[in-house]
Amino acid sequence: MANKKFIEKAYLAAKEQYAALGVDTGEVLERMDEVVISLHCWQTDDVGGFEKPNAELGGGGIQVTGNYPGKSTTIAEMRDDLDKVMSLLPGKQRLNLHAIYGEFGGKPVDRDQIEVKHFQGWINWAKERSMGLDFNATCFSHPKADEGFTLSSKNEGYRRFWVEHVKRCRAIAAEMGKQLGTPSVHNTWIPDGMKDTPVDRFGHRALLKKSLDEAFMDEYPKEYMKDAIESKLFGIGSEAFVVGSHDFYLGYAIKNDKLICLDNGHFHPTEQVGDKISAVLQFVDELLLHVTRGVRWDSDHVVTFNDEILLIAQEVIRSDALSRVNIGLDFFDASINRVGAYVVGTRATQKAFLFGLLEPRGELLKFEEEGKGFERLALLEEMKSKPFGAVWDYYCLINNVPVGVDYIGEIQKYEEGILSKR
Ligand code: RNT
Ligand code: ZN
Repeated sequence: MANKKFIEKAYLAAKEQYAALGVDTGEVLERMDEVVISLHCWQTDDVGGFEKPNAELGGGGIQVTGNYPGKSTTIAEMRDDLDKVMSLLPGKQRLNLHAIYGEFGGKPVDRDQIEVKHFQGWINWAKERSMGLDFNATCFSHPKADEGFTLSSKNEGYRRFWVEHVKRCRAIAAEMGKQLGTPSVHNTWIPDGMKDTPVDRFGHRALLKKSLDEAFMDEYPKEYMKDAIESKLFGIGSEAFVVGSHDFYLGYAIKNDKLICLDNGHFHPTEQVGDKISAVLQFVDELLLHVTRGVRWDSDHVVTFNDEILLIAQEVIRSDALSRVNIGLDFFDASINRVGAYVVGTRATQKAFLFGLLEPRGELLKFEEEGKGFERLALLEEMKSKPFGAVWDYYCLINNVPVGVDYIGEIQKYEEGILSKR
């Protein structure tokens, strides 16, 4: 068990070191309250959902590998897992639901039939925990998505079905925001695309535009809900063509005052999502992040504290844009303890933001503006070995959550007592 006195002592030493560089760690810890992470419910059950028992992720070029025991198979189990995860995280969280996670009472409710009543249980659950909810239309894992197209389908019946689904999801999101007093971000991602070279890119993109215009027709106050749209570069089975590309959605978002969602698994590996933040924020009010870790492709590995995530967090802080950036997670790993994976990935994201907040911005900016490139580089390098870990540990301590490696034991206990018995 971590020793409280030792953590406090280490923090005081760290505080002095940061203060010498003009960084007030006390202020930084307070600002961490603004770093609210939206937990993606789908890490608990491999994006299966509760439309039918033992549902599996199907289609859409997203894949989950692994069959580690303990996946949540009911809403009650999922809620237990989420409570466990949150008990091991400092700071505040929101919950991000997909439409397939409604309470359908064991009856088949198709996607064009879902209503607020299927999510009222979640709204109540969130209210009890003073949390906000975010929401997503589920335009995959469905027979009407099997041909590879949803909102951009040339099958008019299918296209209308998916438009109706998104419309309903937005209405549900608005009700979530209204009841909970915090706007719900509704994100639309579709799997539409082709494995091999298409000849009618234009036609499908025109259909997608038309469908979005229809689906977004109902307006809701921004205090209730906000729309985000998420692009992708390619998927398994949509290697040659993705209808909803970055160019498409960025254009749509700017023209129609929507949020753009940047999933860092959805770009060419040499592109930096961190670099995009200050670019798109010149033209859209807000953005949504899907923080993930792609390994060779959009593999949705558990987020770790790596350079990519760091740059994203640093750029949000450097742009002074915490209030304009909605932070969501998007990873799913079925090959290790899922609750543990959840905590590792969320903590890594929080650490990246803490690291970003601890940057001696004034000093760095001065060097940069004076053309002192060596000095800027040297200070950035030095920051990497400052006692950041001591500040992180202290942040966990004052939030009454396990410090350092202590959460590993907590998850092992949960696995022994709960997960392994499922
Ligand atoms: C897929 C997108 C999308 C999904 C979730 C489940 O490539 O990243 O955000 O992962 O909606
Ligand atoms: Zn995503």
